[in-house]
Amino acid sequence: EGVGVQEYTALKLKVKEWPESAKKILDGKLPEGANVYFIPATLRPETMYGQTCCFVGPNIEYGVFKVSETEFFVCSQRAARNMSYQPGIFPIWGEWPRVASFKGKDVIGTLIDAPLSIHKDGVRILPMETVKDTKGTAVVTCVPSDSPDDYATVMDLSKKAEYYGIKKEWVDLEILPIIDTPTYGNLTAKRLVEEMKIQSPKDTKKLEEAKEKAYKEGFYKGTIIYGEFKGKSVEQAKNLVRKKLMDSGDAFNYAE
Ligand code: A2H
Repeated sequence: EGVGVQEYTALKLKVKEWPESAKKILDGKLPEGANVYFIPATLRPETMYGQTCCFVGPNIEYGVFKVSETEFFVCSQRAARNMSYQPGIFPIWGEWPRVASFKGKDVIGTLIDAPLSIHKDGVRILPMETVKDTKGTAVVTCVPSDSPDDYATVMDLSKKAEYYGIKKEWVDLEILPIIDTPTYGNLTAKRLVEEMKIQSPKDTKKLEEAKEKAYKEGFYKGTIIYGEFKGKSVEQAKNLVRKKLMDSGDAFNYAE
């Protein structure tokens, strides 16, 4: 981080149903039949089989940006601007037309399709306090099997569903084992969060350490145990799954 370019896979999570709070804000701002997508930026495309929800920062401001007559993207203003200077995303270089905006908290509970996820009925938009507006798209897809941040957040949301104003069943989706590692087994994030006694998503120092450990072990020693690339190393599968998602039109390249 800091130097060089970070290459993300930007995923297109299509909205299936908005909550009432979002419908009010969007009323009259989108054409009939418009497809709207939340756009999480991820460094781990090979884990997308295990998506259980998608996070937004409750107090972050998001825009709905028009990319064609029928397609609209939800992300931070900062990310939309960056995208407009990258090829093949917006039609006019340097323009990122915003048709609506809202805070993350306005769209909690939105039902979306998560490409490749085993949860075929869709997953929900949920709040994550630690999402940064200054990185990626400010939308983060949740893979609790392999991301300690995601696992810690999901545990917290599940424990305090009422406090967060969400339904417990939106959080408690099956956590799929995707990657097997010699040191942490096949649910690396869960194992690390438990072993390191990480109590909450605000344990940022420990989470930083857990992330580092999970990443090194997964990337260099992990084997894929789910899906069509089963048996391949994480290093190989990363590019294969990324290509598959781009070829099917479910993802595109985003750099910053
Ligand atoms: B990763 P880097 Cl399975 N705020 O995707 C907070 N976190 C963000 C973010 C933001 N604005 N934008 C992206 N991220 C997360 C999957 C994943 C990720 C797994 C394991 C580790 C992991 C599923 N969540 O990241 O600082 C996204 O979560 C560990 C670092 O740009 C993205 O990839 O290096 C990663 O952080 C990008 O972090």
